[in-house]
Amino acid sequence: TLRIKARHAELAESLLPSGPLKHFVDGEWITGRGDDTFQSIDPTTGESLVGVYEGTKEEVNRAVDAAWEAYEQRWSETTPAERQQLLLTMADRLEARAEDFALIEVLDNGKPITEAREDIELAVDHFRYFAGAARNIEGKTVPHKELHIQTRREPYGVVGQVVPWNFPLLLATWKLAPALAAGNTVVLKPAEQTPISLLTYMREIADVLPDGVVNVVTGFGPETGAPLVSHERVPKVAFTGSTEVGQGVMKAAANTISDITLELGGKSPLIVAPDADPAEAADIAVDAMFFNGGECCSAGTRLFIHESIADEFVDAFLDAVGKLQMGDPLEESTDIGPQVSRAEVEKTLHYIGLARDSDASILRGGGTVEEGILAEGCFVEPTVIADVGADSTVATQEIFGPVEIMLEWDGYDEMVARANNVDYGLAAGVVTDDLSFAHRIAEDIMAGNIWVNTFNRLPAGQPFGGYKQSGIGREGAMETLREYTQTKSITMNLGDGQ
Ligand code: TXE
Repeated sequence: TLRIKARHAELAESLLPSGPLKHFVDGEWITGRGDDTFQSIDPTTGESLVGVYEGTKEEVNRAVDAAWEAYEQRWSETTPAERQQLLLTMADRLEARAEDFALIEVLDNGKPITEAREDIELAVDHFRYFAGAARNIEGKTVPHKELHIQTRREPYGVVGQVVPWNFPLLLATWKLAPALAAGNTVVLKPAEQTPISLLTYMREIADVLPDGVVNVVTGFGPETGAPLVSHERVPKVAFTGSTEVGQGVMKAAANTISDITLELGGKSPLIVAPDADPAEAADIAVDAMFFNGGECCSAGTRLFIHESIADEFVDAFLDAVGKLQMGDPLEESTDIGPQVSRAEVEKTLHYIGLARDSDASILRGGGTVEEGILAEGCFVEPTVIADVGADSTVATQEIFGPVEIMLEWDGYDEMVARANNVDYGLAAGVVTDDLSFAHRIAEDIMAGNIWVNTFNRLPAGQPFGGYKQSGIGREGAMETLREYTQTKSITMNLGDGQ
């Protein structure tokens, strides 16, 4: 423990600014009126990394005012080419310090360094993608006999964004890049568990960003997030987080008829076809479930295995799960780091407890690490549960930890009905070499993303978002520009031509 603690403390000392970290509003670092701060914790060691100021309604109001002023004074006059150039510079600045940002994510979130590097690489690519997209915002003309009808896509003005802790900088990028490309200014609240990477990034780009164009207010959900999403001068809100809070965001938006993009929870199925190679399917299933320690909204948490290959597959799968290395996320060989917080550990253990009480079989894992060097961190063993009812709580609700539910199937229609029988519809996967089978699944599963012989792939340009209670709207793609613009129709009377 001491070795890991010393290594994390040393890295924090060299990478993080000394705290408490301030809000970034109107191009300045402000403490706001309140002196209250909270600690951002390293979930590997349980130690505090740095203090962060706790935002209130007052700082949110200041940020919204600054964002409107920036929009009206400067930003609404920018050309797509100027916004493209800024987004390219934002990408370059991130890329130039990519390894530092990956290390900050490891410290603050606990994700393995190999996965943190992928986050940053993807974030860089999203800035570049939306830099290009900024040049692709176009209206159309509508044919009519006497009228000349033309449409324009116009920004909302100020956008409010709230992001979670599972991919801190990447999810902030998913929101910032399209909002800026479309010509909006932004007020963004990062998650209280993981504010450090975004605040550090703001330092990195402060000199190229016009004041007030991006404002970051840190703090907790009810005190900082709620005043932002319910603000009467914020006509567009984008939120990623729990379905429960998403429902509150939607209700708040109703008061001001604000537009919303919501990316919420999931309980995604991965279907293993009878023709699948068990070892290959096991590798895909392990990645689908245990990537980012299961803290991934699209995680393949319900594994539907065809009866005919169940024995072989389960052996291969348990074998692959057994090989996952849990440990210090700074180690290159680590596959599973800690969960983000104690609260998330408790939530995961609660669900495992429900499965135990219902006589389910816990085939692997099932607990925290009680002894040794990981005991002080937020570690939960990779867990595999079988023999649970398809309608049971653990098989239908989002656990958001490293817990796989194994289900078998035989008849196609019944399997599809079970796979669709949850409130969520974020993603699904299928492992098969049978093209017709893959197509049938892709059509029949009600989800926003279907992966065939792969999982959790989120390259820029692939629209991402949910069916049913998994959300509204799509992120990461050209159509996301629609989320951040509104249509204006301009209709001219051409008269009779006299
Ligand atoms: O989420 P919250 P939590 C799910 C996952 C997880 C559970 C709880 O199942 O176990 O949610 O996580 C801000 N108004 N997901 O409690 O509370 C909050 O400060 C405005 C899935 O962390 O939804 C943070 O910035 N904002 C998900 C963000 O919302 C509010 C990722 C998310 O926090 C607010 C995260 C309020 N009233 C959790 N209350 C995914 N889809 O990937 C909180 N927030």
